[in-house]
Amino acid sequence: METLITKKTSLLGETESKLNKQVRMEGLSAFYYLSMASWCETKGYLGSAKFLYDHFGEEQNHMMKLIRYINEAGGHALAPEIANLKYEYTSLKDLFDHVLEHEIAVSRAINNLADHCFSVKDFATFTFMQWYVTEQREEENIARRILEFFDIITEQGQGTWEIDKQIGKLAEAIKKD
Ligand code: OFO
Repeated sequence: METLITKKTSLLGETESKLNKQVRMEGLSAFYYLSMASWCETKGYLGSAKFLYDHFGEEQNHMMKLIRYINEAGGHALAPEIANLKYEYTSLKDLFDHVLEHEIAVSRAINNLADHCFSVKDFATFTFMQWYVTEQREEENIARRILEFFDIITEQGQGTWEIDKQIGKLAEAIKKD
């Protein structure tokens, strides 16, 4: 059956499939953070839960932005399946170590995607990807700042409670930006 939009597009099949891979990664990020937020809430780390619930929303926006781009470029964005989520952490620090590790992995994936777009001369998608490059730099920085709280305040005594409070304040500050 003919569709309303033309099948002809400059978007290469290989690029479309790499963009869809990134859709999956953003979807995974969203639910990864949702799972972490829920863990924090059940442990009483309400500042961290707030930060991570907000992040859940942000990652969904990142996924949606890609979905709309793929479809507008004449491709077919595929809603991702989310499997193998992690539900348990040994400590708040362990959880935020995973956040930084995950953000670094996402940055690498984004850089590889941007590199691919450049090499096949898809400058429209390359330009579109610049937003993600900048966003990842910010997100990695935030994750590192949070880990600094653990170094500076330390988890001794009321330390973890204070760290959680600072993470909640950081979540508020990011929202106002
Ligand atoms: Fe999608 O911004 Fe980080 O992961």
